[in-house]
Amino acid sequence: MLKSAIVSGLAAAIYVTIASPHSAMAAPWGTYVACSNPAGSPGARQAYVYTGTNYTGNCYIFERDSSGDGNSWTSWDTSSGFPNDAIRSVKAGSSVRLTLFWNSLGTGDNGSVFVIGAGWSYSSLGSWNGQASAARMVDSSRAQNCMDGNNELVLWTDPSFGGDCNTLATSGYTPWAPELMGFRNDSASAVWNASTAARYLYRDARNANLVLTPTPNSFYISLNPPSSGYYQTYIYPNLSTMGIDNVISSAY
Ligand SMILES: [Ca+2]
Ligand SMILES: [Ca+2]
Repeated sequence: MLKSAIVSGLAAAIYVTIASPHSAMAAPWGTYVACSNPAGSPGARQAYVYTGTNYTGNCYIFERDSSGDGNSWTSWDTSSGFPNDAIRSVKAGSSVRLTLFWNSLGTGDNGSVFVIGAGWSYSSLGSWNGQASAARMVDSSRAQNCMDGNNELVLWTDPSFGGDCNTLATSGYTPWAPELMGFRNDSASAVWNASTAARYLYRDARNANLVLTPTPNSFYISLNPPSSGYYQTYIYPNLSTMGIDNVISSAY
């Protein structure tokens, strides 16, 4: 709850310790902890989020995991203890972007997202104050439009590679649910297999009911091939033409 009584004259921020319910799980589950210095600046791979505007209220640290799972991102949502409908100001570290989602990742939702660029701060989120229910932190070295896919499966919420997007590493974890993909349920409208491996999209959240195998049996388009070498680039710019628009719940 916003402590509306907090004004500039009462600058002492309230912060609490919250044990992460998923601290023992492998990334990409994120964890967050209370800020030790809410008035300070986040580390390069961190964001500070506050329940009050102007960096007041409870302050939590979101940090990119270093699990080595190959992913360029870390995500949080209400199923991993995200401070639901509470965030009102944000500071992003110098090497990460933070994308906020209105609903939890398991909720089918094609709506707009709120992106805080690397090194940016927002003293108020405006109409998003107290609304975000999930977040994804991406290394700012990665393209915001995900067109730099490299040995990854790339998903977009809009046809023709628009809207929100995320990249899924080829190995290292099993994204059996939307919250493990860092991508909203039932929202994928375009996909790119930017890897040499067969990748799979599923209608369900538990790898059942296969609906698409993005493998080299479809058309080939060369799109920003990685400079490090040759990758097969199999692109599906509009899943609706295949009858599977906004149904994907997991990918592998
Ligand atoms: Ca919400
Ligand atoms: Ca969509």
